[in-house]
Amino acid sequence: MAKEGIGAAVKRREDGRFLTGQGHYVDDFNRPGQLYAYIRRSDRPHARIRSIDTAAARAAPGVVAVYTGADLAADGVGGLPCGWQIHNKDGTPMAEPPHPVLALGKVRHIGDPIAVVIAESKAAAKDAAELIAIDFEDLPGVADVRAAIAPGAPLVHDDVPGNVCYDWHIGDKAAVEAAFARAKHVVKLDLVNNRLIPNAMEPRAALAECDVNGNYTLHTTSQNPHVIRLLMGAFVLHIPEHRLRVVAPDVGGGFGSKIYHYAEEAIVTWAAGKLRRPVKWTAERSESFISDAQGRDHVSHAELALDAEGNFLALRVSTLANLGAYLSTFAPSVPTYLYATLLAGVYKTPAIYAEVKAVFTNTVPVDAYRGAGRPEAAYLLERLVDVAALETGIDRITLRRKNFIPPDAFPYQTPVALQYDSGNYEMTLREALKAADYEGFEARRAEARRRGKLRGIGISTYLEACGIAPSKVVGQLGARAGLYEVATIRVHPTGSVTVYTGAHSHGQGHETTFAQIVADHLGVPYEQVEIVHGDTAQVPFGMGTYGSRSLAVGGSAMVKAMDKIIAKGKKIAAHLLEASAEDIEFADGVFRVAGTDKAKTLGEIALAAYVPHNYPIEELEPGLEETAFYDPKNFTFPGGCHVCEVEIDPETGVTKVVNFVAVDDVGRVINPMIVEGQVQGGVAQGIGQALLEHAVYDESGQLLSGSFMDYTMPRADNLPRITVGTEITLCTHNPLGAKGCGEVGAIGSPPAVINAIVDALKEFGVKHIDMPATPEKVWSIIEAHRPRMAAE
Ligand code: MCN
Repeated sequence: MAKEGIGAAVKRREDGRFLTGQGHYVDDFNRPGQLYAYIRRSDRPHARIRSIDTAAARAAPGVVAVYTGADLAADGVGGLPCGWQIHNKDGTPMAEPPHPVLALGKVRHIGDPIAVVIAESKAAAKDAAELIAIDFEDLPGVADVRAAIAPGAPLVHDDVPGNVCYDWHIGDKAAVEAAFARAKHVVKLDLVNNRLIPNAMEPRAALAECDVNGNYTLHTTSQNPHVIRLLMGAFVLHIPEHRLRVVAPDVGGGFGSKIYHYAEEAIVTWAAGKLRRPVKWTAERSESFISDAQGRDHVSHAELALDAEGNFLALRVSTLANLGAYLSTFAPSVPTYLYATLLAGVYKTPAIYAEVKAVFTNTVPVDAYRGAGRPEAAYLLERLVDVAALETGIDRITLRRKNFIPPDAFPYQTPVALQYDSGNYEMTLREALKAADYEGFEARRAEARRRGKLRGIGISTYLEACGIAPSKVVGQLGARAGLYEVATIRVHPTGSVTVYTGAHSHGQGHETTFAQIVADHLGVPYEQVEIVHGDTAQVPFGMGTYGSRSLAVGGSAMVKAMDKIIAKGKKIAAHLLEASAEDIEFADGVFRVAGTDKAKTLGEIALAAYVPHNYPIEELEPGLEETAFYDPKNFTFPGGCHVCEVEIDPETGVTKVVNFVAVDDVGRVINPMIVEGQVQGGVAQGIGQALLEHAVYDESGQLLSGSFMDYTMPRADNLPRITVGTEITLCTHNPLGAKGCGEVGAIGSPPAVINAIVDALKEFGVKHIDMPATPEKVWSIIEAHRPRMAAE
C-alpha cells in the first residue's frame, strides 16, 4: 500500500483551511454593488392571498425593488420542477401540482415564500419586508398524513383529490397473501418514522450576478451545481447553459438538504438579471427550519409471516408518506424506490408486498435526508424482526441468523426489484457482537439494576443501497435524469494532475480520498494531485453528491478516465521506447517495456505529450487529458450490524447511550479515518432521530419546533464513544470494489437504539416505542408500570 494511496488513513487536506477560517462559503463572496434579498414568507400554514400591497415596502429606505409571484409569472418564470415521476397502481402518473417560485394566490405551508425585497443592505430588506401588507383569508390546514387522507380533509391543492400525490405498490400481493394464509406466526407493528429538520452547519445562501452580455453566475450552497444549472436554466428561468455558471464553493454540510433546486436560487438569479446588480440571499437559521426540505415522516403498518421454525415467509407493508405541501426535486423517489425496494433488507424473505400512499399536507416539503428512504426501511424491518423475536420466543440473534441471505447466495435477487451483488451479514454481525461484548451484557444489566438503572442492548442488521444506477433503469423507474458521474483527468506537462469531478464535497473529504485514488492508480505523489469540484465552468458535467454515490460512481469515473490516460501513455511510451504498445506495462507511475529496464515515467510521457517534438503525431493528438462518463451497472449494497447499549434512569426517563458499535461492510476502503468519521457522523444523526429530534406541527400545520429552543439536536454529551469497524466484501461491478459509506451510520443506528430501549423496558411488556424516545415518553411507560416495579 502506498503511503498515501488507497487504504491509507490520510488526514483530510481540506481541514487546514476549514479549521483556520480560510474556507470560502457562499456568504463569504461579495461583489461590488451587491444588493441583498430578504424573503417575506407565510406565517400561516394555509391561506388564500386576497391581495399583496408592496407600496410601503417599495418606499422604504434602501429598497431597490419588491417582487411578488405575479411579477415573476408576468416575466415567464416557470415553477420549480420535480425530477422524478412515480406512477400509480393503475398506471396513471402521480399528481404534480405547480410549485411556484413565489406564491400565487395561496400559501400552503409555514415559510412558503410570498414576496422578495431587494435592498442596499440586509437590514433594510428585512425591515421593508415587514411593511408588505398581505390580506390573507385563512383556510383550514392539515399536517398529519392520516388526517390528510380522511374524507373531508382540507385540500392542499384544489385539483389533487384526497391529497394523494400517488398510490403506488411493489411486489407480489397474491404470493404474500398465500404465504400469510399458511403462516404459523403473524407479527404486526404500527410505527412512525418521525419527521426531521436537517441542520447543516452552514445555512443555505445564494449570490447571483449578471454581466453586461447577459451571462449569469450563481454561487449557491448546493450539493450538485450542474443539476441546479440544468433545472433552473432549462425549466425556471430559461437561461441557456452557456450563459449560466453555477458555483458551489465550500459548502458547510448538506445531508441531502442542499440537493434540491430551491426558490431562492431562482429568485436571486432572476432579480440579478432584472436589476443588473449582484443579489445575495443568506438564510437565517430560523428561516432554514421553514424553507429547507425536511426528512422522513412515514406512518406504516407492517406484518411479518413466519413458519413454526421462525423462517420468514412474507412481509406486507403499508405506508403513508408525508410529502409536505409541494413536490421537492426528488421527493417522489424517496418513499418508493429508495424505501420499498429495501424492504428485503438482509433477509431471504421470499415474498414481499408494499404499498405507499404519498400525501400532500400543509407542511414544509419533504425530500431526501441522510439515508432517504433507506433508514425508514431499515427501521421498520429491524423493529419488526425484534417484535417477531419477542412474540415467537426465538432469540433475536438466532432469528436474524436463520433468515440472513447466506454469503454464497450472491448475486441475490430480492422480491422487490433489487439484485444485491455481494455481502456477508454473518461476518458483520459476529464482529459487532464481539466488539460490543454482547456475551457480557447480562452481567452489565444486573449491575445497572443494582444501581437502580434499566439497561438494554439492541442490534440492527441493516442493508443499504447506494450509488443508485444505472441511468437506463432509473429512467424506467421515473427519474428524469441520468445517474452517471463524470471526471476529467488533466496530467500537466510536468506530471502533476488536476482532477475535475462532477461530485461535490461538502464535508465528505473528497479532496483527500479522490487524490488518494489518483496517487494509487497513476503512481504520482499524493501532493501532486489537485481535486476541483463544484463549478460548472471548470467541471465538464456532473450529477453531484447524494445517495453515497461519490466514491462508487464518481471515483469509478476517475478510474475510467485514468485508464484512458494510461492507454494513451502506453502509445506515447511505445513510440519513445521504440516498442509495440502491447508490450508496454504501466505500474507505479512508470511505463516499461515488459521484461526490460527500458522505461519512462508518467512525467516524461506527459512532457512528450505537451512538447511533441518526438511524438507519434500522425496517430495521436498532443496533450494528456481525458474525460470519462461512468454509468454504473448496479447500486452498491453496503450492510452491517449496529449494536447499541443504553441505560435508562427510571426516575427521569432519560436514556443514555452508553456504548455504540458499528461494523459496516462498505467494500474496499479508500481512507479508513474518513470512513470512521462518516459512520460516526451518521450514527450521531441516527441517535438524534431515535432520542431527540422531531419536527412537531400542530394539526393545522403550524410548526411548533421552529428553532433550536424546541428542536433538539444531538450534542456531544448525548453521544457515547462510537466504535467503528469495517469488514469487506467487494462490490463486484465497479473498478474500485467500493460501496458507499456516507449514510450507513444514519441507516443502521435508529433501530439499534429503539431495540435497546425496548429491551431495557422489556419487563414492562413494552413492544414498541415511537421515535424520538424522549424522557417524557419513556418515563410515562415506566410510570404506568411503577406499582409493578415497586411490588417486585
Ligand atoms: N469512502 C472511503 N471508502 C469507502 C467509501 C467511502 O474512503 N469504501 C470515502 C469517500 O471517498 C468519501 C467519503 O468516504 O470521501 C464518503 O463517500 P461516499 O460514501 O461515496 O458518500 P458521498 O461522498 O457521496 O457523500 C454523500 C453522503 C450523503 S448521501 C450524506 S446525506 C452525507 C454524507 O455523505 N452528508 C454529509 N456525509 C456527510 N458528511 C458531512 N460532513 N457533511 C454532509 O453533509
